[in-house]
Parts: sequence; C-alpha cells; structure tokens
Amino acid sequence: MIADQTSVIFLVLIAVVVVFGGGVVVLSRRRSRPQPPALPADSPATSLTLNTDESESPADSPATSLTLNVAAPSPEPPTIGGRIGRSRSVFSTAFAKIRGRDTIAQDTWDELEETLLRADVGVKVADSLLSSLRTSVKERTVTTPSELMDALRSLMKSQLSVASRELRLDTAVTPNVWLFVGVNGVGKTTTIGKVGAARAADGVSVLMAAGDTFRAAAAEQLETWAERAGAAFVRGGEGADPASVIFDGIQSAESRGFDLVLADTAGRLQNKTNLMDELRKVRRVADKAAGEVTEVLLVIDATTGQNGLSQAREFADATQVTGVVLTKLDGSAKGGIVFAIETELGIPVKLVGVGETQADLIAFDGDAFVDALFD
Ligand SMILES: Nc1nc2c(ncn2[C@@H]2O[C@H](COP(=O)(O)OP(=O)(O)OP(=O)(O)O)[C@@H](O)[C@H]2O)c(=O)[nH]1
Ligand SMILES: [Mg+2]
Repeated sequence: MIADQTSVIFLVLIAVVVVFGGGVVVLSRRRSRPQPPALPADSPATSLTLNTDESESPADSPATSLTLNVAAPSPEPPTIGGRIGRSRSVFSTAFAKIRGRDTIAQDTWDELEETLLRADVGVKVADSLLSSLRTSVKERTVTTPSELMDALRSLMKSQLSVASRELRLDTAVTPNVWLFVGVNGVGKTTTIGKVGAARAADGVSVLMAAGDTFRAAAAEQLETWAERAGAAFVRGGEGADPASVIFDGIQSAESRGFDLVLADTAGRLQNKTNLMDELRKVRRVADKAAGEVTEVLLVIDATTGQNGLSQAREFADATQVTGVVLTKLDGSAKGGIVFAIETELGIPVKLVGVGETQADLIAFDGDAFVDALFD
C-alpha cells in the first residue's frame, strides 16, 4: 500500500521533471515508530538514487536525481547464534579441529577439556561431560572424533533441558512484581529497560520502581528507560530506603491497576553481608506489599566466569532467585556458566542480553545456545 503510494509519487515527480525540464527532487520517507529503538550501527538506512543519463539532459540543466531515503526495516529479532557469532570462532574452530582428526587420542581429550574450560563451563561440568564421553568411547557407542563431537553437543543440550524458562506473569495478580538483583554493573537497569519495552509492546501495563537509591543517577537512568518503554515510573529521594521505594511503587501500581512492576536494585557484591541483608529486606517487604513477587531475576554478566556461580548461590539464598538473565553475551562466546548454574543450582537461565539497545534481549534457548557454540 505504502509502496504503491510511493510509486505513484515517484511517477508524478518524474512527470513534473519531464514537463518542467529538470531540477533536483529529493523524497524522504521515514517509517513512523512509536519508540524508535536505536538501530545497530551496521544497519544503515536504505538509500536509492536514480540519475538520468546526462547525455540526454540539456546542457544548461543539471542531471535529474531522485533520492529515496527509507529507514532500514526493523532488524530481525536477534538470535544467540547471530550475536555471539563474532567471537565464538575460537570454539567452533577448536571443535572443528577435533572433528577433523582421524582418531580419538589423548590430545583430543586435552584439547576438548581446554576448550570447555575456556567456554567457562567450569571444572565440575567439564569433568562430568568428559567422563560421560569416555564411557561412550569405552563402550564403543562413539568411535570417531566426529561422533565424539556429536555426542558432546547432545550431552550439553541435555544438561540445559530445564522444565520451563517462561517468565511468570499471572493475569490474576495485580501487580506481578519482578525484582532484579545482581552485582555492580552487570546490566540490571538496562535489562529492566529491555524487558519493560518488550512487555509494554505486548500490551502489559508496566511500572518501573527505582529501588537503586544509592546514586541519584541510577533513578534517572531508569526513568529514561521507562520513558522509552512508555512505562510508569516511581522513585524515592537519594539515600531513601530501597525497600520502601519498591513498596510504594507496588502499592501505586496496585491502585492504578498495573499488571507488572519491574523493581531495580543497587548493584552489590555477594559477600557484603549488610548489603545482602538489605536485599533480604527488599524481598520481605515486596512480599508484604500488594500483588505477588512472581520473578526474582539475577542478572549475571556472561564474561564474569566462574564467579557467576558464587553470585548465584548468595543471591539465591538472600532473595529466592527464580531465574537468571545472562547479559553481554554479544562479543563473548563464554557464558558456559549457564551449565554450572543450571546443573549445580537448578536455576533456569531465562533471558540473554546481547547488546545495549532496547531490542537486544532474547529468551534463552539451551539448544540454540549449544548450537551457537559449535557451529
Ligand atoms: N554489550 C552489552 N552491554 C550491556 C548489556 N547489558 C548491559 N550492558 C551495558 O553494561 C553497562 C552497565 O549496565 P547497567 O544496566 O547500568 O548495569 P547495572 O547492573 O544496572 O549497574 P549498577 O546499577 O551500577 O549495579 C552499560 O554500559 C550497559 O549499556 C548487554 O547485554 N550487552
Ligand atoms: Mg543499575
């Protein structure tokens, strides 16, 4: 329909140019979007330029130029494979090298172990994967390096087959409360911005509560994300009690009939007892407020390595974490920590952050993640 209109405008303009003997015509069309998510730098706007043959133009009239600037189409939703692609080659290269060997020898095992450890799966998970593979080789169900890699891939997938990764949003509850916790700088506030935008786009009414009262800038950062997502926003004064800001946010959401409160908290190290106690209080008070805490999401930076496991342990103990958000998986093929978190702690990874913009959030899929490490 829009394309038809553009064609009509195009033809009319050509006619005008022909009738009036030249000139430069520039047409711009930008698709209107309610929330313009920043386009990735590598998706330029489409520009089409048509020049008439100068030899046919009268000497005193410039060549006719018609430029159509069309905003690039919305990027395809990101995929794990697409986003960690840039640096995962270290793994796919190692796996491909093993696959290309003639036999399974000691150096095959060494290389395999090193690659798994580099992917951050941790010693325990690597040992369990390797010992299962050794058994298969002993029993001769696996005889070639290629079969070995296939067996590893399916073992890794089976380790990530948790019952459900769905985020709980109960329509009978007003409001659902999702609490975001984690150490400093992992991407809590950014993730709230992304989650809020995605839910608001689905028609869920969202309120963001600035429970990070440690710095004034933290509330302002969240407010910006709330504006972008079209979400309501509640904050307290600098240094206010985070639990009471979140409580007020929840009560306000209830009285205004909001579906979902996304509560931000200040980053804290998992070994700081007083700060972890503060978080316990946040959880307790949120439970006392209206609605129900239906998710406590621990945000972990994928590049953190095995330290992510001790973060998960301590935060789970303080707040009954229901899921993990693994951020910054773009540009990193690590994130093997998901194996340790899921197998050792039984906490499902629910979301993955693959960039800094609103659209850079993916629902975690274990199979796709393992495939991305291999392919
Ligand atoms: N590349 C990349 N950067 C991210 C991602 N998520 C967040 N970031 C960046 O990480 C930095 C910290 O993000 P914040 O959201 O402020 O982290 P935070 O956990 O709220 O930090 P504190 O509140 O200080 O504890 C920002 O520069 C974000 O843009 C991601 O998935 N990928
Ligand atoms: Mg923050």
